[in-house]
Amino acid sequence: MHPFRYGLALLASILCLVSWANGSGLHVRATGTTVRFNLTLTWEDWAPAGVPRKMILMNGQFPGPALQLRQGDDVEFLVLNHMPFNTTVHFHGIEQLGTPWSDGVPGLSQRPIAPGGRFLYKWRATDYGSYFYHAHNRGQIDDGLYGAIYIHPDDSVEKPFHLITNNTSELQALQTAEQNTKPVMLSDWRALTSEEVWRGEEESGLDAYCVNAILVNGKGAIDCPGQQAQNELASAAQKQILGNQSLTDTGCISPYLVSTEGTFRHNYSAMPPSMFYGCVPGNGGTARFLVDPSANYVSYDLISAAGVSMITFSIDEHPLYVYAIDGRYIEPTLVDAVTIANGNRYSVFVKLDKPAGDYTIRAANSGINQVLNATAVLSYDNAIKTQQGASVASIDIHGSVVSFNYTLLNESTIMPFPVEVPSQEVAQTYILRVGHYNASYLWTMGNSTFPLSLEAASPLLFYPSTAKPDLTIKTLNGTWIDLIFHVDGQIQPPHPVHKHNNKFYVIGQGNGAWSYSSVAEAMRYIPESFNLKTPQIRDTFITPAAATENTWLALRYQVVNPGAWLIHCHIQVHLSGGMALAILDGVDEWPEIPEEYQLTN
Ligand SMILES: *[C@@H]1O[C@H](CO)[C@@H](O)[C@H](O)[C@H]1NC(C)=O
Ligand SMILES: *[C@@H]1O[C@H](CO)[C@@H](O)[C@H](O)[C@H]1NC(C)=O
Ligand SMILES: *[C@@H]1O[C@H](CO)[C@@H](O)[C@H](O)[C@H]1NC(C)=O
Ligand SMILES: *[C@@H]1O[C@H](CO)[C@@H](O)[C@H](O)[C@H]1NC(C)=O
Ligand SMILES: *[C@@H]1O[C@H](CO)[C@@H](O)[C@H](O)[C@H]1NC(C)=O
Ligand SMILES: *[C@@H]1O[C@H](CO)[C@@H](O)[C@H](O)[C@H]1NC(C)=O
Ligand SMILES: *[C@@H]1O[C@H](CO)[C@@H](O)[C@H](O)[C@H]1NC(C)=O
Ligand SMILES: *[C@@H]1O[C@H](CO)[C@@H](O)[C@H](O)[C@H]1NC(C)=O
Ligand SMILES: *[C@@H]1O[C@H](CO)[C@@H](O)[C@H](O)[C@H]1NC(C)=O
Ligand SMILES: *[C@@H]1O[C@H](CO)[C@@H](O)[C@H](O)[C@H]1NC(C)=O
Ligand SMILES: *[C@@H]1O[C@H](CO)[C@@H](O)[C@H](O)[C@H]1NC(C)=O
Ligand SMILES: *[C@@H]1O[C@H](CO)[C@@H](O)[C@H](O)[C@H]1NC(C)=O
Ligand SMILES: [Cu+2]
Repeated sequence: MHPFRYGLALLASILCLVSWANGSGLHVRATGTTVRFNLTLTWEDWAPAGVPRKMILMNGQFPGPALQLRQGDDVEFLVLNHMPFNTTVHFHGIEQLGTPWSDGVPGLSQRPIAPGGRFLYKWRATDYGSYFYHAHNRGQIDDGLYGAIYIHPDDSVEKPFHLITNNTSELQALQTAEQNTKPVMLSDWRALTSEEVWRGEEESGLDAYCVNAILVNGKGAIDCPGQQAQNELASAAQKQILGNQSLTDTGCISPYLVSTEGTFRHNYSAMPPSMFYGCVPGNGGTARFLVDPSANYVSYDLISAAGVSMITFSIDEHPLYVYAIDGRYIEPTLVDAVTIANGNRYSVFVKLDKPAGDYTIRAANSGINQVLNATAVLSYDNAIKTQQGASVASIDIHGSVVSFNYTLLNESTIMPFPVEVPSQEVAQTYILRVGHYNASYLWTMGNSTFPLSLEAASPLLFYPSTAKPDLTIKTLNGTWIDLIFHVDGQIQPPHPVHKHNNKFYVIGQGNGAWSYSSVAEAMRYIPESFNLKTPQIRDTFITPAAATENTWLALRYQVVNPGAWLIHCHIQVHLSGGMALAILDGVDEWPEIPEEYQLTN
């Protein structure tokens, strides 16, 4: 049996999740295959880092079961909400071509799914590669609702693997590794539920920029070495911000610093335990990745479902060939570590040519917000281990390479495969301010803050005329749009901007104030800040971090799929705090809603 079909059949038999419309199609590929998938959501005690709290389980599991598809498949994804609160599920990076009602955003594409309710999401897997599904209602991604999606490329898609090797047996090994690619779900975890975090933010006025653990495939541990030991781990950059203050016992930058929380109203006595202070140790076990060295290579899809942490990933003594990002091939690049912003996916090959043994996998937070890391294990499936001693790390606890002998993926050197060029002409340019909005925990992406309460409002896809002008962009179908994110010069992390619907081109970025009316004008003064010839093609991309100076990011996209789409920061507390905008794409070609998706209330 074809290995992919075997994988699906196995998945189906283990999880009883997948049924085939075309039951005889196990090895014959028929276009229009429908893959059905049920996701039952429950709210249960779970302790992924050893400390129990209520979390969202999917079919009794955390993270959720992986969904495997082939490009061109039709998906019917039924969500059964057995939790005591509203929810929705979004398919991150999936373009929803012709199915804007299946994007899973309350207040934009649907009403929330009520307790006891269900919703059938139907969409086509038009693109190939690595994606994931996750909650899009309030802060529920931080309660654990996420799972991997992998879409096997159609045979017609050209692969860049000949840029790694021309040796036939090596090429075969790479193809096989890709066919058997496995998700590595990187995420973070708090002792507080997302609603407790939101209440804590409202009451204290503080931005909850720390967590309690990093998880690898849903497993992690919490070390509590004490405040003094934590403080000794602070990086040079952290020490500079801290001045005479200390890291907290959770490894968090002090919330008492004006540079991190601003000059807004704060009530420090309303900070809930563990939001910044109050480390509780725990151990939820270690994720182990068993590999067969006779396969020569293994492939992993590194997926960041983290709420705040910016995770740098490495495997001791095993360089990574990064070959796709956000579900698009790139010219493969050999590095020792990659930094993965919230919502991004990096697909990597790992050559299995080291002495048989166990090698530490490291997932370190590289943001200045917190010292925090997790480890997992890559284990050679050999009877006899020939490795001597502990494996050698290429990154430290801050995600920095430990010496010049090691390299971290440099985003500016990435070359898409194949290269695609955007239009040189655009119909509209939006300049969007990115920063705090009247409180440390409230944010803007434009002129106003996108209130969480709008999730319960009439969805804009059905009621486009109710869109609030200062929270909405409107475009005409077929046109090209520039979005310039202008980050206020005060300490701000990189904001991973995620656009729903189709991918965008990353055409420019820089430090300093954006004082131009368009990209064309800016290119007359700072042409070196732009790349219109080989831009990256992404669905999530970070704004440059800001310290004392403003920074900016320029994205360009073509409107091809009319509907109501969200664009937002993928740091969940920033999204809950309003760093979002609605985009009504193609208002001149507004979709007609099928009968089954008409609102009934
Ligand atoms: C999914 O759930 C529905 C509704 O409960 C049920 O009718 C259907 O058989 C389930 N499908 C699978 C594949 O489990
Ligand atoms: C759940 O969603 C409904 C809209 O479908 C909304 O009226 C209600 O306020 C929501 N409940 C909560 C607790 O947000
Ligand atoms: C493999 O061959 C192709 C075509 O000749 C060439 O472009 C490519 O650079 C070669 N790859 C390697 C790794 O040498
Ligand atoms: C191709 O690679 C295989 C496995 O790595 C190796 O055994 C073989 O010698 C290589 N062939 C050539 C022609 O280099
Ligand atoms: C820390 O430094 C600030 C000025 O940089 C000063 O106002 C404050 O008193 C100092 N705090 C302590 C505990 O030394
Ligand atoms: C600050 O928070 C505490 C604890 O929740 C509360 O008792 C107090 O009233 C709050 N103070 C102000 C000024 O809101
Ligand atoms: C963090 O990294 C250190 C140093 O490698 C390691 O000792 C520790 O176990 C890691 N912490 C976790 C929670 O994995
Ligand atoms: C870099 O690698 C070389 C060769 O393996 C080794 O001799 C040297 O000690 C390494 N340098 C550092 C700083 O690790
Ligand atoms: C990343 O690559 C760019 C372009 O080659 C280069 O200018 C820059 O210095 C590199 N950055 C780092 C940190 O090496
Ligand atoms: C937010 O602050 C701005 C000034 O920064 C002010 O103009 C505006 O009225 C404030 N909005 C709210 C809702 O408080
Ligand atoms: C923000 O306000 C400016 C000035 O009124 C306006 O030109 C722009 O379109 C607004 N942007 C958004 C996203 O509403
Ligand atoms: C929207 O524009 C795209 C690109 O020009 C086109 O492919 C698509 O058919 C248009 N959609 C509608 C509904 O007109
Ligand atoms: Cu953000």
